[in-house]
Amino acid sequence: MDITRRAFVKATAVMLASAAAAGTMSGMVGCSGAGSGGAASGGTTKTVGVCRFCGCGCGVIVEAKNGKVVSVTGDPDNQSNKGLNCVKGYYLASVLYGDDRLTTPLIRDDKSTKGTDSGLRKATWDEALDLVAGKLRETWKADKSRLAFWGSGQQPIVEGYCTAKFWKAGLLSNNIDPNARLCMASAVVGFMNIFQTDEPAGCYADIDETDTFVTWGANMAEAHPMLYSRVMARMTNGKGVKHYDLTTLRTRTSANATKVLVFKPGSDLAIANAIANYLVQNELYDHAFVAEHLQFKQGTENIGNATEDSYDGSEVGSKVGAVTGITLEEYAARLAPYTFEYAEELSGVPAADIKELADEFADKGRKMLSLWTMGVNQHNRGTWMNHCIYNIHLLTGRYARPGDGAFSLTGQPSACGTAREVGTFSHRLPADLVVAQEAHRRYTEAIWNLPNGHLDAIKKPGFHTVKIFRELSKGNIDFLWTAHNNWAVSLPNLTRFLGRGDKKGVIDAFVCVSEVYPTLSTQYADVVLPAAMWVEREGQFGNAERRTAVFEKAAIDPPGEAKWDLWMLMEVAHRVLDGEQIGGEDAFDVLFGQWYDKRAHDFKGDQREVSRSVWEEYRTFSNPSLNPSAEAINKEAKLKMENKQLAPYDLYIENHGLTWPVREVDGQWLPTKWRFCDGKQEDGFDEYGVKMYGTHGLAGGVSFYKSANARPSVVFRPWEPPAELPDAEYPFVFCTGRLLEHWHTGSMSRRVAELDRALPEALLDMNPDDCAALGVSDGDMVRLTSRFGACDIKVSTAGRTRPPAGSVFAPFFAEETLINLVVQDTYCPLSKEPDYKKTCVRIEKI
Ligand SMILES: Nc1nc2c(c(=O)[nH]1)N[C@H]1C(S)=C(S)[C@@H](COP(=O)(O)OP(=O)(O)OC[C@H]3O[C@@H](n4cnc5c(=O)[nH]c(N)nc54)[C@H](O)[C@@H]3O)O[C@H]1N2
Ligand SMILES: Nc1nc2c(c(=O)[nH]1)N[C@H]1C(S)=C(S)[C@@H](COP(=O)(O)OP(=O)(O)OC[C@H]3O[C@@H](n4cnc5c(=O)[nH]c(N)nc54)[C@H](O)[C@@H]3O)O[C@H]1N2
Ligand code: SF4
Ligand SMILES: [Mo]
Repeated sequence: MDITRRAFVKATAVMLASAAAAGTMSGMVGCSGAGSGGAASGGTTKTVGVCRFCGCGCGVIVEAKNGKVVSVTGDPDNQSNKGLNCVKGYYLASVLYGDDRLTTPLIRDDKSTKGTDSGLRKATWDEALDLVAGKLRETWKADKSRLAFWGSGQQPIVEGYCTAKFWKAGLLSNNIDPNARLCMASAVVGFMNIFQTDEPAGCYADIDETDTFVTWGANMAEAHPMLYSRVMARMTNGKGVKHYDLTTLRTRTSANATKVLVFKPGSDLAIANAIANYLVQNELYDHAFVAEHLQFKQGTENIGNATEDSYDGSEVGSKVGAVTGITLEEYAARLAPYTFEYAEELSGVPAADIKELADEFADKGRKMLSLWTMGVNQHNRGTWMNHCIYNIHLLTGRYARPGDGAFSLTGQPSACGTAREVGTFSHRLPADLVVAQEAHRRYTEAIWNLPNGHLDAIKKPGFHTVKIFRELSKGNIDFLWTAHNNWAVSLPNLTRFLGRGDKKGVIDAFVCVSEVYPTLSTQYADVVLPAAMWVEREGQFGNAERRTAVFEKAAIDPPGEAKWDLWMLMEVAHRVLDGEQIGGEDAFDVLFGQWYDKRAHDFKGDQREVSRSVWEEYRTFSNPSLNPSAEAINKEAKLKMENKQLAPYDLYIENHGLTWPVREVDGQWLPTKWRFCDGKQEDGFDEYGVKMYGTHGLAGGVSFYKSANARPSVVFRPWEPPAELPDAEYPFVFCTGRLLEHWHTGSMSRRVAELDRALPEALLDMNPDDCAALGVSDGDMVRLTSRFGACDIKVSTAGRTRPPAGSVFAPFFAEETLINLVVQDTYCPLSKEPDYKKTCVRIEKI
């Protein structure tokens, strides 16, 4: 049948409308009643959920009674966690019920009250939405470069998808970026550079099969507790299983490690290169794998530091992405200086310990699993360090095989699913597509039913996160909307825009914050929009192992007038786009008319129906056969979009989550556990890839069919020093991060009495020798001062981490301590992710 894409979109809308007519769509946003998956028994309903905290993505079962969530337990049917949870998971219900949930829209009339507790008054939704939309439209008409949206890896998939669609196709603006820029950006650029696809090849089952764990800057015991308990189980049950913990300070993750390699901040590049050097010089790499699968490269070096804005446009800043091909021999020659002794000199780790780890990688009888998180990503050479880890794994043929792989851990519940997969970054479009590539824009236009060339207005990437906030501090942003984040606590170098001491902050922009609780960010807002939280609405997350899962709306309502974030977006979008046209039709209706009736101010169905329908459109990106025009572009431009297939929406609920690619084989939708690895799809292997593209000579091997010439790259990346080194004025390296009980800025977890009591304040962990030298002891208040700003904090030598002399650590959950006033906003030149791990500070007793 010859079906045009306009007809196709209309057909989808008709399907939805007829479902409504048949009476399957009843409630509107915020309607009461069970989530449709709920099974009632004795007045309680059970719904399937996913934890709203970390990237482990634990499945949970939510029980509600009398309009309240009464219990949350681990979901045994979710294959990511098989019933396990951590303490934050146990208290998920309480997270909804803090005393001060936001229940009405708030407006600030007097800008001079910004940054204080007062000044916000109650408003109606109409007044608040008119004000937000009016300011956005005014800015949009005057100068598109002066508006921005700052999103999140905690935004559910459907919400993120629609936000990206509004911003990119509706406003034709690329000034949209998520907090994932602060988190996964280096991992993403690493993936794209090496494999030309943004995805980990392995899955959590690797943990149950490996022989040696290597953590390269990941504190899994505090930050990925469920996965860490799987690591512990494997260590206990497996024979001779080892764990090497590479870290800049001892953490709870170090406690049970076989060996802890404490290295000087930023010297991880030297250690990784020394291991690669040893493998290459001693012919201990996998010769067949290298010959069949790999290519070698080197790139721009001596790239300096992205401390100020002028960096990106500078001579070196504009060349940081350049790479050229080299031979294996040339690669070996570049590595040659990295002897174990040289690595010891730079890192402080004994040469013998590095050799011991290198020998593990050389041992063909062992499976090796590397895991890393922010130690590697929040790094002035974060992208390079991602490359260095892949180098070791690729050289030894340890990638994409069960138990043998390099697994980049994701922090947030949907940093993968939303920020990365639907593309809420300033340079991206959904499903790994980027704005800069013409074929990618054409493909997106086909699916979004836009005229050819519509997206050419957004060829150039917009402002990345650090840039958005630096511009804000210079008065160059007039409108900012933020959701699912707490930027006034989480951004680095807060002093730049909040000001403190003799530094004046500047937040002249009109700021709209969608939130569930009052935060420091709402104190800087002109309008606060109260949101329905977690299972008060339906949503979807994509976790670290490519598992997409739906959390159903429980049988509860949001408090007061709090609304679904997607409803707010629709209401602002139609007000802003009122009178605008796309291809001769009403702009809002072209983008969202299939789901939302702007005249009725409501969705054309209940949350399940709307989510399913948005999902179906999004799913077209990776299943181009669903849309003839997209399929034609996919074929012609050889985009290989069908290699990331997603299943129909309801299967995610039935299966309690599925890992993509999810492929239809004989009418059954089968998930994939090991990407690029030959084996039966029924057993979780990527059979499709091998069927389509071959194994490139190796029987039972792997097929890197998404990589350029089907060959991932080994890229030589030298060690280069951190942005700042300790000196007489700032003698300590300040590392920041998180601890088990609290989530990020503490806005949710600190409202749970049990979690708050367990960890009531942010302490500065110090080495006892440093304390003695400075004459400070536990409980003393000190002032931390960096080149960027200062904060006051209490000292502890008995905290969760044990820094070596010269290093200190603090978590960032406490807004009264606000350590990010001190932290640098220097970022990795390739990924633009800031280095939160090594700001130089001085410490003075106060
Ligand atoms: N309890 C809890 N869990 C969480 C979160 C939370 O807020 N609370 N947040 C989630 C999110 S979004 C994230 S991103 C993750 C973060 O998870 P992690 O990255 O595991 O935790 P952090 O505390 O940020 O980082 C601490 C690690 O940084 C390493 N590090 C410091 N400097 C360097 C260096 O120069 N090189 C290397 N290689 N390593 C270094 C340290 O060795 C230490 O292991 O946690 C997730 N899980
Ligand atoms: N010093 C230091 N700073 C860091 C880091 C570090 O390691 N060190 N790590 C960085 C990293 S990796 C990350 S990921 C960021 C995280 O930083 P942020 O994302 O800015 O911090 P969160 O506290 O997670 O903010 C999420 C907010 O969303 C709100 N919320 C909850 N549910 C909903 C909802 O349904 N709708 C809406 N609209 N809002 C909701 C919560 O109340 C909460 O205030 O922090 C970064 N900052
Ligand atoms: S915080 Fe992470 S580990 Fe804990 S229950 Fe939630 S998803 Fe699981
Ligand atoms: Mo993160």
